[in-house]
Amino acid sequence: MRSIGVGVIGAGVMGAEHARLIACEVSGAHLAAVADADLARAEAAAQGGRTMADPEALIADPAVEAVLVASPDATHQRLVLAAIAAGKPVLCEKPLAVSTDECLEIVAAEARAGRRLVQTGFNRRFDPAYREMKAIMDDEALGGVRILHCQHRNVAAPAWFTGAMAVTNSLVHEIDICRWLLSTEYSAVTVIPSPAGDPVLFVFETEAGSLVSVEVFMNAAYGYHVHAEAVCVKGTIAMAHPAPIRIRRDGAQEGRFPENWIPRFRDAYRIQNQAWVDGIRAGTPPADGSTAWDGLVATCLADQVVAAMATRQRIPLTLPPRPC
Ligand code: ISE
Repeated sequence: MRSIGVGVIGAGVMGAEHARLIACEVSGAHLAAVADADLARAEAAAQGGRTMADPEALIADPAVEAVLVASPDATHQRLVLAAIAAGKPVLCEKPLAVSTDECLEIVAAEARAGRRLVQTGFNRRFDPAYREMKAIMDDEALGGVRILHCQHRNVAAPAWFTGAMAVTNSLVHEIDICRWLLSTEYSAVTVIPSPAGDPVLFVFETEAGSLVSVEVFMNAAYGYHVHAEAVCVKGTIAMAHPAPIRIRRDGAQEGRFPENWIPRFRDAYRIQNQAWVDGIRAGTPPADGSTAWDGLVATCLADQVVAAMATRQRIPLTLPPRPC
């Protein structure tokens, strides 16, 4: 089968990693071009390939058969709509768009196109640890999940981070992965910030009856650490310690944490991008990939959780009607 020409938009941390994955680690695809307003940055990411400043030109380029959007969040909707209009499959980094209305326009445009063109880049759905947890949960040998406990710790919030971004930028991953793991929707949320404001504890209730607790800590200092443990009727399913190596010395054992999410989720990004390319080649998008609707759900719920953070009240969570 022929190789798919992928154009990557955005050459920041994530765009550069996606360009590297497409060029070096994903089979059945090649890096056709990289677009970034900063051409030097595009060139650094392009692995010797073509670069351009204008993302719309990249989408229109005949050598680009599929588009990977990793530009700033506020540009996502415009670029995803342009890819749909060009009839090109698009993998968009989370969030799909910055408001529910913007996401609804994407869902409607994809429906008008008459085929699935959009995948939202919730990479954790392809992480081997989360996938194994889901397989064990779905097997039901341990009974239903009563509580899913999650920790999401970053070393330090970037200078440009706002309080709401702990939800829209970080918690949004748990919003997506936990409804996928539990095959349910959320019914309510309660938000309890620590006295210092960071970490924040979020408790979700789900339609299936399980609870989801998430600690988001933006300034955990010691390392990047994402963890989940499902407390089931007959046992628990917990991720192993995420440090890839152990050092033993002086009568003690030490594990090292990565500085950010890229080393922790490198396999997840590679498997996600490979599944996206395989889906394009086979004409069948990956079954577990996050759809445009899933992207809408995450953005829509994140907005409601931000509102709940301000009131500290338990609030019911709702979704707009799903277009047929
Ligand atoms: C970042 O944008 C990501 O997507 C990471 O996966 C997440 O862990 C981090 O908290 C976000 O800031």
